[in-house]
This record gives sequence, C-alpha cells and structure tokens, in this order.
Amino acid sequence: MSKTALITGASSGFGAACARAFADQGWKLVLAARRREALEQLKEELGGDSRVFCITLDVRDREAVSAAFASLPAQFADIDLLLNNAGLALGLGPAHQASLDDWETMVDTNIKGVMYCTRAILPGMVARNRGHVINIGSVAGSWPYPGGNVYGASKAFVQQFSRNLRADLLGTAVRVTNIEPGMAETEFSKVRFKGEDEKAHRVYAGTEPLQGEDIAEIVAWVASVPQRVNINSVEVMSVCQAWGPLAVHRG
Ligand code: NDP
Ligand code: 8X3
Repeated sequence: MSKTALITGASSGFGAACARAFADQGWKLVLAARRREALEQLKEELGGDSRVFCITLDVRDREAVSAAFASLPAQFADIDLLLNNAGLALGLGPAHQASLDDWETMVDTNIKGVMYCTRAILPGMVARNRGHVINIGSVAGSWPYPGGNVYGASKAFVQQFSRNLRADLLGTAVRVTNIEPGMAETEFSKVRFKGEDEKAHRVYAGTEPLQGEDIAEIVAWVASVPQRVNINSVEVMSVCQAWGPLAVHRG
C-alpha cells in the first residue's frame, strides 16, 4: 500500500521538489500552500486526483490548519510523513531598523505554523505507531549572521522543537528529523527582498548554491532508512559556502 506525505509550502522551492521526489517513489501526496494554481499544476504533473490532494492553506491560521487536516478525504487521511517546509525570511536589515510586522510574519509562519501542523497530525501518527515528522530548519538556526535576527531565531525554535518532539515520542515508532540547509536557490530571496529581483539574484551571483532537488534527495533518503533509524538532523551547505571568522569591531 502506498504511503502518504503531507507537504506544506509545496507550491515552490524545496516543497515542490520534495513532492516530485516522493511522487517518483510512489507516495500519495497532500500538498498545502496559499497559491492554489501552483498546487493544481503540480497535481496534474504528479498523477492527478488519485495521487494528489491539494489544500489551499495559510499555515498561520490555526483554525484553518486543524479543520483542513481533520477533513482529509479517507484515502489521504492517514499521514505517514509530515514535511513542515512552509516558511520564509523577510528582510535582512539590522534588528533596530527591522519591521515588527515582518518579524511577526516570520514567527507566525516559521514557528506557529510548524506548531499548528505538527499538533494536528501527531496524534494520528502516535495512534498508528507509525510516522515521520520532517522539519525544514536552516543553518541560520545554529549560526548567527547580520540581519538574520528573527529568521535565525525562528529556525533555532525549529531545531529545538524537533529534538523535544523526539524526546516526547520516545517509546513510539514516530520519527523526527530536522533538515538544516544553507543557501539554496528557490523563491526564498525573492520573498525575503519582497519581489526585488535584482537583490534576489545578487544573493546567488557567482555561486553554485543548493537546489531544491538536492534537498529533496536528502529528505527522501532520510525517509527511506530502516524504521529503527532516526536521523536527528542533517546540516547541509553548498560547497561554495562555509563558516567565517567571528567578527571584531575595532573603534
Ligand atoms: P520558497 O519561497 O520557494 O518556498 C516557500 C514555500 O512556503 C512556498 O511554497 C510558499 O507557498 C510557502 N509558504 C510561505 N508562507 C506560507 C504560509 N503562511 N502558509 C502556507 N504556505 C506558506 O522557499 P524555499 O523552498 O527555499 O523555502 C522552504 C523552506 O526552506 C522555508 O522554511 C525556508 O525557511 C527554508 N530554507 C530555505 C533556504 C534557502 O536558502 N532557500 C535555506 C534553509 C532553509 P505560498 O506562497 O503559495 O503560500
Ligand atoms: C536560509 C539560509 O543563510 O539565507 O535559511 O539564512 S540563510
């Protein structure tokens, strides 16, 4: 019997690439995001109604998340894998100039959205004693950088939430993994710079960043290892990226 993966943020980037990777392996898919048209296109590409169910969903909406996940059609209702991928960065300015609205949007999406989706799906996984929650964190959750302020802090939440979930789930067969990618070329920078394409392109200029397919390959691998194995986290960067020295200001 084919398994079912629920992917948030499936309308572009990592989420869409992961949907393609799981579809290739015969999984059924529940795809969620705000942009319905992109989800419908992906559904057609990946096998139509019998293989894919689309939900137009804003993960910040607690009631909408619980209502949508509680009313999945029977053939998609038993979720084997939840990929908490929906997320975003907004802005790259210093904290004292950043927009509080942007900060709230990141907290509501990257933190609360992950909480709402996980809390809605987890009871079924525990009851079936089967399932895997894969969260998309970031290197920004471990390594600070100027302008990372609330974005990085939100991904630090995802990292520790992932570990704490696994602590709670000890004794069950439900697995939890945090994937922590570095710079990857998706719509991420276009969103971060609010549609300023020039700024977004500059992020990747002269580099060979990670691609959505690279993350999808890792996510599919993490899901495919023997059931006794829980991969706690995977930190992954392009070879064009590495850490720098600690900064020192000299007056
Ligand atoms: P994209 O912008 O390409 O994809 C983000 C996805 O999240 C879209 O499908 C978007 O769909 C969805 N999304 C955003 N806000 C909401 C919301 N409120 N409700 C539902 N869906 C939402 O970027 P990536 O693929 O790069 O990002 C995916 C994840 O990877 C994010 O969590 C990001 O923080 C993380 N990440 C990205 C890195 C990178 O360098 N690209 C590196 C490390 C982590 P829609 O707009 O249709 O709602
Ligand atoms: C996205 C990677 O380095 O832009 O999470 O924060 S980074």
